[in-house]
Amino acid sequence: MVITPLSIRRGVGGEAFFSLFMRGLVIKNTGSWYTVKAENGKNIDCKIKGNFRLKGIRSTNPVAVGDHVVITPNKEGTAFITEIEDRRNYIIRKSPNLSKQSHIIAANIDQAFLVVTINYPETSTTFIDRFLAGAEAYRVPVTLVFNKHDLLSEEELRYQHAVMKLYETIGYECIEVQATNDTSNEFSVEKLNPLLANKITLLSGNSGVGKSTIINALLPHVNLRTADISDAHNTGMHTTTFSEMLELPVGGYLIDTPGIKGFGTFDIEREELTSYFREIFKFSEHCKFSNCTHTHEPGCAVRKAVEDHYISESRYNSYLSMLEDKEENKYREAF
Ligand SMILES: Nc1nc2c(ncn2[C@@H]2O[C@H](COP(=O)(O)OP(=O)(O)OP(=O)(O)O)[C@@H](O)[C@H]2O)c(=O)[nH]1
Ligand SMILES: [Mg+2]
Ligand SMILES: [Zn+2]
Repeated sequence: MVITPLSIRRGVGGEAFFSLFMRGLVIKNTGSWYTVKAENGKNIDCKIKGNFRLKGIRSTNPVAVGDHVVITPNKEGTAFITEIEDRRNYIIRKSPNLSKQSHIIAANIDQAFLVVTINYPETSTTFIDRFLAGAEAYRVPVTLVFNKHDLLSEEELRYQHAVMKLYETIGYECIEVQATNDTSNEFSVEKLNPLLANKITLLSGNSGVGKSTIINALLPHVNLRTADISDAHNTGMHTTTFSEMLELPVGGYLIDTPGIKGFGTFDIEREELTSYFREIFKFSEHCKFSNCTHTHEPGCAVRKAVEDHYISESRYNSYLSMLEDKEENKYREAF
């Protein structure tokens, strides 16, 4: 991704030319202002100087948290962002009202924690699988964090353990926590600290699963707004409205995303979709046809593996539903 500043205007007398340039990391985005942690360790409020144009995507915010930028401090103690370095990756969300516009949620992330709840609200396996497939496409490692352990009945816990087993077998790390209770029990969110240390981690998951609550438990001084479940249908409401990276005591940053549904927009070929489902990919090597879609073809090793219970039906159904979206060209709207 290349971002080119169209114009770096200079003040009368050309101050920009003489001012100091510093590198920094964007840690907060409130819409019009950005907070940049400069290389001198100070947090500086910044605005964008000139117009930034992004190749390929039209975005409501050209700069996002996680961006490495060059800033030019001015007399007032604030600064202008004059350059953005190339991104390793970024996550965007389509604006619901402005067509073709998207919002960059975060850039340069090292890993994602997908917070899921078996109940209150229920996270579907389809949602988990779509998120995991997107993360595979972006090569972002994912840990599944099963929250609200304290609320689950024995039966729900048994189901949770079966779901964990499924994803662990595929190769995803799973952790059970409860964010609201005290830190002294075995499900304390402090278990997450060793995995978070010195990394930029995106915290994702449906609204109401407890992302902000987890952050508050890890960073008591932050005190993000959390919401009570908004109605009887166990659906939460979006209470987080801007992006921020929160510095962790163990080093690294956490990004609380405002109701982000997944990674995108990504255009993938049918053959590629297979490779974003790790276990399906493994079996697909034995399919008779190399371009097998695992739907109707003879000699399909994937469908055989589903029949023999080596591949779970829920995963296979998620694969099929993504394939269907692809065929109906729904992909771009899906995120
Ligand atoms: N019992 C219980 N309640 C929890 C737990 N974690 C979060 N909650 C509650 O669940 C509700 C939603 O939590 P939030 O942290 O606001 O959820 P969120 O994921 O940040 O939601 P959005 O910001 O809307 O995306 C709040 O009322 C929390 O107190 C938990 O482990 N156990
Ligand atoms: Mg929140
Ligand atoms: Zn096949």
